[in-house]
Amino acid sequence: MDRLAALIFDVDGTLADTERDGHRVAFNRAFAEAGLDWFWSEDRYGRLLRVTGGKERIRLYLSEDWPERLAEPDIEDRIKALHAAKTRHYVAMLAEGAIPLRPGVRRLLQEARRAGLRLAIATTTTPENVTGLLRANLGDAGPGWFDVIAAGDVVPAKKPAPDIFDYALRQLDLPPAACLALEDSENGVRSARAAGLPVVVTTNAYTRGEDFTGALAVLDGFGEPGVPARTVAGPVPADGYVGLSDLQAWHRAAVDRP
Ligand code: XBP
Ligand code: MG
Repeated sequence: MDRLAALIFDVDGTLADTERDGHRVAFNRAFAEAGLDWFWSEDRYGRLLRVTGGKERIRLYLSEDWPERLAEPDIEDRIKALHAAKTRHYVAMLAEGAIPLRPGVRRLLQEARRAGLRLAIATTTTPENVTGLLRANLGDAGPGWFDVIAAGDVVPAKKPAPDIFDYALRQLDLPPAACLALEDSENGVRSARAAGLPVVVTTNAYTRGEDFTGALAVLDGFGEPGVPARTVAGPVPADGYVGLSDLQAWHRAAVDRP
């Protein structure tokens, strides 16, 4: 039996609700700054979220609304420049404190550290977005809480491919059965499961209703004392909110299963 040795967190939608009021706004600011009349509404952005990665999302949008532009010779450079501007806007929003962690995240990270578990990140987002979020919410030491920050283009294939979780596992030098992934989306669950990881899901407004087949548990959040987490599928947390002891018990049941 593998004891739980590390928690591997997704970022967008799991550590924080970053998409609607964070990434989406930053994309729209970058479009306006470039003189483009593109605008991603909340609904449209939700549909574009089916692909992970910001550059990949711009390409999807072009294929839907401006397919002829994808044939332009400098299009890849223009997408890269737009995306770099978007990252600049997003990091500035983080530094202003515009994006808090979801309820229970700080508590769980602290519990895991106290218990001697290792922490890692596996995300499709750009590395400076991760360090910016952690610094803004946990202080300058925040990024150092994580042994591994696996992010963005460090692997060629983004979620739902397993590559980013495989990369994080290699860096941790741990087998998948000694770890637990925390995710918010179907693409994230598919990615974690393809890497052989047990996974717990906390949904948000964009991912509610997605297919989380293969997850150990699906809840609407981690919750806090006095702020219960609602179980959508799988076990109910012992005290009404997700504690490290719940994650350890759910992990044990999953890896002990023949
Ligand atoms: C997150 C994403 C990211 C962000 C944008 O997916 O899809 O693409 O929306 O980040 P996950 P960048 O939560 O599964 O990691 O613009 O920096 O790519
Ligand atoms: Mg996510």
